[in-house]
Amino acid sequence: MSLRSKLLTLVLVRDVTRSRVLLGLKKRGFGAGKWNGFGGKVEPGETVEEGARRELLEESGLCAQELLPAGRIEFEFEGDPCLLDVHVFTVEKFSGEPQETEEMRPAWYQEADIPFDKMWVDDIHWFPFVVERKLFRGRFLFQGHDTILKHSLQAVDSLT
Ligand code: 6OG
Repeated sequence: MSLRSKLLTLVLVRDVTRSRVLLGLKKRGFGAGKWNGFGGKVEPGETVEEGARRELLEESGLCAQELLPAGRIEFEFEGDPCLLDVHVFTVEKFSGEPQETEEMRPAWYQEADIPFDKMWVDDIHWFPFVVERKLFRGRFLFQGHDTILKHSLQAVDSLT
């Protein structure tokens, strides 16, 4: 089966001095009911960074001062020919206050108290790389939305 791939972004906003991460409860669409970072599809004509910045602003009201590349994860869903190619960024400097939007309800979580049981099941695997600021690449094969059949994950020197 040949796979098409779809470019997506995912941004984790970190408050490093207080060891907190901003997550959003997704209110609709893909992953509704789960806490996640902010992000979505990269639109035609925009770079991945531009897409990440736009989605963060649209979904949380925050304006990123600097996007730091954090990782890249490919998600394959059994029986689905579309691979999700998710570029993960962190933001430590931003302006604005988190706001609830039509898509997301934001809340700060302590890094030691992330609600993994209410998140995508892959997150618990790669989140430590984000906290330790280690670039990573991963690939997950899902069955449905709650079961990981296979995965690989490693620290890398570069994402390209
Ligand atoms: P929209 O379709 O709403 O963007 N995303 C995932 N995030 C995590 N943590 N795990 C997954 O495991 C994910 N699959 C997709 C990418 C969807 C948003 O959800 C992320 C986007 O930020 C399967 O435009």
